[in-house]
Amino acid sequence: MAAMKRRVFLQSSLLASGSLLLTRSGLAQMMPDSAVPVDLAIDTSKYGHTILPNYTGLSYEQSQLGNPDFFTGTNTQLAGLMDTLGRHGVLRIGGNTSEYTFWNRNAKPSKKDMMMAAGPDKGHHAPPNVTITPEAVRNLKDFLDRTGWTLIYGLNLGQGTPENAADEAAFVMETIGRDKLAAFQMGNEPDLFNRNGLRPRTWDVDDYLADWERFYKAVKARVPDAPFAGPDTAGNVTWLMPFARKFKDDVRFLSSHYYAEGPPTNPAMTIARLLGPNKHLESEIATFQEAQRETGLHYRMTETNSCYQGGKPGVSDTFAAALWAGDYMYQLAEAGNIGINFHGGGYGWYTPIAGTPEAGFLARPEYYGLLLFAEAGPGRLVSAKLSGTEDAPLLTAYALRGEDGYLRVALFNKNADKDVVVKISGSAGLGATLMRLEAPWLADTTDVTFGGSVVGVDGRWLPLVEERVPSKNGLYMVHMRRASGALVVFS
Ligand code: BDP
Repeated sequence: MAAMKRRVFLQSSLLASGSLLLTRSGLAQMMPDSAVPVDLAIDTSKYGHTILPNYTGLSYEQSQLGNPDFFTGTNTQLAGLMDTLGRHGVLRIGGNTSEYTFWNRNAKPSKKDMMMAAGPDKGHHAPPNVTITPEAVRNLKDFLDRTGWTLIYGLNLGQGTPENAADEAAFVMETIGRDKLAAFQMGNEPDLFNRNGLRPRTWDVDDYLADWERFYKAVKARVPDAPFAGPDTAGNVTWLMPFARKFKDDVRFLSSHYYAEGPPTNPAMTIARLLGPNKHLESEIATFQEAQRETGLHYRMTETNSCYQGGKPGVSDTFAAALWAGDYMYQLAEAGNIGINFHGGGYGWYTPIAGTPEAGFLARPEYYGLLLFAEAGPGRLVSAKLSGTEDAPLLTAYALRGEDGYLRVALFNKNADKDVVVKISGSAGLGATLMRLEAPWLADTTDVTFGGSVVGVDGRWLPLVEERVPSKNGLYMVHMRRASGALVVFS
């Protein structure tokens, strides 16, 4: 873990606890007396769900495989940036373009797709057809070998044939290997097929289940130990249960998608809306919990991000997305979700990592929310209850007992106009330190830091500033500026 290797400046407790905070630039800022006091009670005897090492994931368009030089063993920057987010994450390949990509065992990469970096599909038109070649799959294997990550691979149910899906699955399985292949998925967001032209308007969930079964049988006949997940729906919660019931013995886990807002042209889609509670998410959570209870299957959010149709500038690419993403990861983990794949790629507005092998890669603001989650690490969630948040309702807190035994608390002050003082009780320990997730303002697109430092182009991140958290009568006091996050570690 980075904590062992790094050099940090421990700010004096006086500085951190008084009215003065040091910002990254060294400018002193006043912490207004109006900071809202809130209480956080940790109960280390009460455990919640476990966050596994493969919780974090990214998602890319299937069409990215048209360019075999994107996911390759030589793309060390992208591999490094991914590894910093988790030693054992999950790369999911799918998206709208998975119905427009065609596997061809005998094909060579097409010139038109070389150098292509696929951003998230915007869903306005049918994307161009792309060929997936053996070279792309072999290079993908080398790429995965550079990381500790596994793969979720989409097969074309929208326009493909069961025979071709079986041939593709056979090659992917043989090349990627059982250890690295988490699951195949068939059909991206099939609940939209009857609206996006891939199927007639009358096509319904029963028709989908029949199609899925046909493809499943064809793949299984060719690759008996092929692992599956599904239904990878867009979020029509009524499709999840029928799939879960029918295929509970055939899939390793259930999956669907969630976008916090959209479309981007709607002026109501804002940072403020992104950071507030979301009814649609609540209903998705309730459905996957029900499916989990009934079938015993776990659930993974295989594609997600802030705003569909490729994201919204001024929202998806800002520091607000970092606070949203970090908080959302814990919110889902607390609900029993086993993992999450943030969609992106190219220079998409919401992509956590932007770039191309030719131009290089960089961590976008949202990446930093995932970074805080990675630094907290896997472990078991511990009961953490906030009270007194009436004046700062968008403050969230999560506690976790790490695999190393340390207790960590992740805090997200999503209130745009309220500084807070979090008084933490029940965390008996010798001391606590914290690292801040900050940017000068919520809509900032370039100046995000965690632990006072930025992530390098190859994913290297060495925190510079760690503060000692002052305590008084067993209470640890964490001052947080409006719109900021923090990770507290108790030792
Ligand atoms: C999802 C699609 C993905 C898109 C994304 C979006 O699966 O391919 O890029 O929406 O609209 O529905 O941003």
